[in-house]
Amino acid sequence: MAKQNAPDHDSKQDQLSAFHRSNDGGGLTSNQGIGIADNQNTLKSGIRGPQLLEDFVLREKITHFDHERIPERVVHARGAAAHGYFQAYEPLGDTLSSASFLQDPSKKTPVFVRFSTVAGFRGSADTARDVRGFAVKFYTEDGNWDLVGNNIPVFFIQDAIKFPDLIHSVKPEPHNEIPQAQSAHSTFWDFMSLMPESMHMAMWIMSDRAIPRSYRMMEGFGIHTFRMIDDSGKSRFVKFHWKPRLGTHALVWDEAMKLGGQDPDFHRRDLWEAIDNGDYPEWEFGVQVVEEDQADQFDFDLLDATKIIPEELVPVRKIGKLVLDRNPDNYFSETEQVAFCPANIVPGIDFSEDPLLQGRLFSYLDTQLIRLGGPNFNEIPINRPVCPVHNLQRDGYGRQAIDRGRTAYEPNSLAGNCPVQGGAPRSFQSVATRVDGEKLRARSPSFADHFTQATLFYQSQSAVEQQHIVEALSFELGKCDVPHVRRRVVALLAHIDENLAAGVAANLGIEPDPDLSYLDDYTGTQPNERRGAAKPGKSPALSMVTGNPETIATRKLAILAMDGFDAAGVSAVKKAVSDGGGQCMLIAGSLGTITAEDGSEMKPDLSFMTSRSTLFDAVYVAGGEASAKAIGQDADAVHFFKEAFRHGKALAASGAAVALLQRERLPKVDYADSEQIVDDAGVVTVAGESVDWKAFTQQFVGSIAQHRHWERSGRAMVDA
Ligand code: HDD
Repeated sequence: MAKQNAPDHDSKQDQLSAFHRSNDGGGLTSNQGIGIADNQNTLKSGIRGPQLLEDFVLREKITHFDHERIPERVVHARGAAAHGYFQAYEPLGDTLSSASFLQDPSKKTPVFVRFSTVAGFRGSADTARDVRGFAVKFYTEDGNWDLVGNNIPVFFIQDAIKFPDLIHSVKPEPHNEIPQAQSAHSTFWDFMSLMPESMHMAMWIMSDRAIPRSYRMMEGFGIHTFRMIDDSGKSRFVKFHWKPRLGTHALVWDEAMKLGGQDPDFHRRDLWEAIDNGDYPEWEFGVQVVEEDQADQFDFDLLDATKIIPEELVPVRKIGKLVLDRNPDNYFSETEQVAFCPANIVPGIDFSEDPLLQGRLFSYLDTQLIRLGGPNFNEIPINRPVCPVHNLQRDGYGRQAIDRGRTAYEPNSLAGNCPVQGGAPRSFQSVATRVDGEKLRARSPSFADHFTQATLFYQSQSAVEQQHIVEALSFELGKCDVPHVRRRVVALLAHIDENLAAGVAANLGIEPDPDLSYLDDYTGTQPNERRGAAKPGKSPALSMVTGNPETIATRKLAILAMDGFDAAGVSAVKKAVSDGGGQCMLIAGSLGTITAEDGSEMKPDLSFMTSRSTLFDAVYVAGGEASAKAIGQDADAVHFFKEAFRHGKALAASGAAVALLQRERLPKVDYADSEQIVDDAGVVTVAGESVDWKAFTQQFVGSIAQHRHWERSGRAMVDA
């Protein structure tokens, strides 16, 4: 196959740099390049007189400002993005796909990745309960491929025609534009109660997947079944997966809600800082491959986007990795103006007939026309392919290219018939698939089983994950003020799992009733057929608490200390955590220097006024009599470690601080009263004079690597 000069990791950056502009050392000018002498005062008639229409400096500046905003994305408005590269592990042309970026393990294909929430407006909080978008633009030598996925492998609906209804139901209610960035309201649950096909997705968004700890710690999925075509032209079905190197981790709901106010940019900041620190986020790219002639072997339809292929049925084969190693230079120019489109596809990959995907192929280009103001958005630097573009599309708002020559049509005899069809180094060919049938509006009966995989998901969760789903549903339906909607959702839950329905019903103060006959009055999509002998069983890959690497890399530790702290303990903990790739922040009563028992000094990074435990993964309360006493007298400091305890985070204390933890009426935990290190449910303590700091910090680092210690939540409160 013909190859042109292959792009490398830097090719996109080189292209973008032609558009970089810096004001360093420059004098102020207008957009016309006219030097501006005074940027403080308008041109007036007399020192106190009216302004003059002649003032082109004022008019240009104000006019440009007036037009700074563009429409935000109708969904996924809130996002954060980064540059990076994709690298294949091995050539795949013979066995799977002829896509150019999958052939050479030494090649780094540039990518731009945007993460997002779905429902909230552009200024909404990052930690809302929501699906996260995971959109990847590959700038390949054969053009741009956009894999526009989510962090959840299924979707709410099976057919794109329902998308506007779904989004209208979840967005703020139209009469009062309340609530912002939340699904916990009546219109959303009304829609869900009438859309049984959403029940599998309902399990995922009510799970902790919908409140990720970090964009860097979530999986990504292409969701739909796609096709990959190998060098010989053979086509296979595939599902795409992104597996994060740091494991899949979540916040707890209480934390997510608080972070919405304490740091609405929590995920955006986390991504930015990690890349800034050189902790480049990484994912492995995986595929589940199904031979086309075996597509009928499953109890579900591969074209149904509300279904997964359980990894136990078809394992995920890792074929490459994605690394994000550069923050954007300008949020608007890059993150806001990037335009993804599932229809951007390259040779070696093709679509399936999934009716949700087919609708998406239309919607994205269409939405950019209004959002980015016309048909030339592909010329915005972030959207340009790194390979040459030649065609006869012309004119339109904001045209950048200066097309030369007199022919803008094809065929032509005046310009050598250029650009010649099929003349690009590689041209896309749709897979020749047989499609014939009657013209009809209908849903395939093979899409009708809405509960088996919802049950599979719920039953594959650990006890605490199930508990979180019950609590999330109770919260959401508790905010829905229509009794019949609550009852109907509980009726649907009863078809997923009886205990689930009973738990939610108890919290809502109602009796579960599995009767779904109310559906007859609506869309007529009576569900309920479990296909074949489908037994939900369990899929361990669906739980987030299993299979994560034991690492504290990039995790954040808060060290609470005041004057009189024990410097040996603080130094030991700091060293152990940074040796493990984590970060420590010293937090004290103010930002002034604090002095240790031994007279050494440290400068706090934050104070109790400027930080909360929610911003950290773990907390260490330093030893030292005076320090522990001062912490115990500061309500914010006490709240800090108690809240971390409640959120199941690793917690450590040494020396006098152990008694402080004990004093607070937390659920029962065993504490150290000597040099012997005690680790009970992730609370690591040590007292006494001659502490083995190495052993203590090792234990604590192990506790942080567990992410959360749910066993605490089941324990009774200590008596007063
Ligand atoms: Fe969509 C944006 C993901 C179904 C219509 N979608 C958008 C983004 C992501 C997804 C990640 C943000 C891209 C970015 O960062 O700019 N959408 C999905 C997934 C879906 C899905 C994984 C189901 C599997 N979407 C879907 C349907 C439709 C749309 C069925 C319409 C028929 N989506 C859009 C859109 C958006 C969009 C209106 C808004 C902004 C944009 O496209 O560029 O066209």
